[in-house]
Amino acid sequence: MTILIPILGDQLSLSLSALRGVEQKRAVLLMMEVDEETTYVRHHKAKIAFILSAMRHHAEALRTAGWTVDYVKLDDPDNAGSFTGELARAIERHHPERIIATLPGEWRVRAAMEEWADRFDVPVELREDDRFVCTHEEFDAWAEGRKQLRMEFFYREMRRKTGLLLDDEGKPEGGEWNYDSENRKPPPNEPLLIPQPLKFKPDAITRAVLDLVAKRFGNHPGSLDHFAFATTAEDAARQQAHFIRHALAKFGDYQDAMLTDQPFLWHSILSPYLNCGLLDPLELCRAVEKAWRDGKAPLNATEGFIRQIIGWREYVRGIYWREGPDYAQRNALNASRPLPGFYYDGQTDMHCLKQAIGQTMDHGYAHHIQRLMITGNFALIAGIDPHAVHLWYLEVYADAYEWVELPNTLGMSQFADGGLLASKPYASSGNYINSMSDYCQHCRYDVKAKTGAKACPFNLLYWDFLDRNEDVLGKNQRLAMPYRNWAKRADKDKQAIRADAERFLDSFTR
Ligand code: FAD
Ligand code: DLZ
Ligand code: SF4
Repeated sequence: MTILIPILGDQLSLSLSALRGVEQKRAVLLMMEVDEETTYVRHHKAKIAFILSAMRHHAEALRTAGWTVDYVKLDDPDNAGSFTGELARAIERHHPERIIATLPGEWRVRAAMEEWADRFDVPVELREDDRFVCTHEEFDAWAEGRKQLRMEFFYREMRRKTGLLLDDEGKPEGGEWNYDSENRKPPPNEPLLIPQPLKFKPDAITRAVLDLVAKRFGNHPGSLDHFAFATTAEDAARQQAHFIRHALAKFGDYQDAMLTDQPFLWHSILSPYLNCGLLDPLELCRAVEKAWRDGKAPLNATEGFIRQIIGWREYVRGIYWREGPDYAQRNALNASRPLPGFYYDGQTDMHCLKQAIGQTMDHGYAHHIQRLMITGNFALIAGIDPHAVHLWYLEVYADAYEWVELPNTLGMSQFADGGLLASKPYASSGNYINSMSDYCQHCRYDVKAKTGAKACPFNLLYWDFLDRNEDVLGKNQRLAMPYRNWAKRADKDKQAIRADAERFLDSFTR
């Protein structure tokens, strides 16, 4: 009798929990390209192409490893269009005695999966996804009773759990848990030394998928012209090794830097592979730690990188599942403006936004500070509806799945959870962008001007944002200084800022 094992597009790991302990000759693995997943938001074309191609390659890898795979393509004329519809068809084909699945990365899909047992009258075993360092129980135990869920303390627990960067006595290597103070250097003046990620030439499988996506998803955002993602575990491992060899050493120094026409800098470009299962986060961290132990990377870079993975990545996942499906509806600042059209075509005179959005549409990629301090910061201080902002991030990044995207967007970047995730909003004027990038040197706006037609819109909107939200944010201790500065401004200055900000906002929302 057959065991049917559905494998989703972000479960592309040979060691997936659903496969564990199952006899290969009794199992049929079901992989499904379905419209519901390709269109539940208007995903970037390159994101769809990446996932479908990685799925098709993974099916081959599973077959090579001895599994039987039943693979349903998107253009199969009988395709039912959803996981549940395809499971129904597969049950007709294989008459399984039971179904085993690994839990998905999204409340939406989890709700559908939890109905399968009743709907199909076949026993369904849903297994934890254990490709993470922290279990839900461990996260809840850590979070329980705490007033604030600060990442830094959670991260120390994960260091202790994994033993990463600990000495023989269990103390942090170098004496500190966190070396972030060494990690905020402005961009370097050495563009020729900037490493570039590997580019993977599309093979026949990827080319077929690119054709399919071009035909079927022409109205989705983004371009396929620059498609260069790895689509196999072997190629993803090559990018991992390439990053460790060529970029890790300066990852820390330039983590927050931004430069015109340099989309990648010293970042790893590994999130798409980690999130769909082609790479294992702990193996990556161990390889990075080894580079430090071998003297090939400094501690500030190594610790900073490992913190992103066992700290931030695990922490946002914990928040997503702990806060529940309603988290997506929060809107602590009652922001309601629609998302500006230029978030899709980059047609704006604000050079920083043009750069961040342009590379996003080209590559399905922007690094963290671009997401947080350019597109995120702008949406926050312009008062854009956080749900619309969330949908945009979910659409346009090749690494975006709700468990990781939503807390980053709604919580960290838009402060829509009222401060659960961030102790103060990540709002800034043009000053911060000017100090961390060369963007302002190429912009028609003047980053030093505070009001008037040439004033950097971030300057206007920053103060207008604080002013508009004083009832919610005015008591935040971490904002005491800017509110004091605002209070000291002459009424006529305040009025000028309010009027200029309103004029600017109306210029793209009317
Ligand atoms: P690097 O800079 O090389 O960092 C290494 C790894 O650390 C990343 O690959 C990623 O796995 C992990 N990481 C770093 N920061 C975070 C973080 N805040 N949360 C989770 N993991 C982190 N990351 C996603 O993977 N998917 C998303 O949908 C996503 N949406 C985001 C939305 C917003 C508004 C913001 C501010 C951040 C978002 N991030 C998201 C986090 C971060 O921006 C990306 O993980 C990172 O830019 C991926 O590029 P990289 O692989 O080159 O990362
Ligand atoms: C994102 C995505 C896309 C675009 N397409 C598919 C698909 O056709 N088949 C599939 O199995 N998974 C796809 N995915 C990933 C799923 O949306 C993801 O597995 C769920 O959101 C659960 O995290
Ligand atoms: Fe962005 Fe303002 Fe600098 Fe222009 S001047 S790049 S809008 S921060």
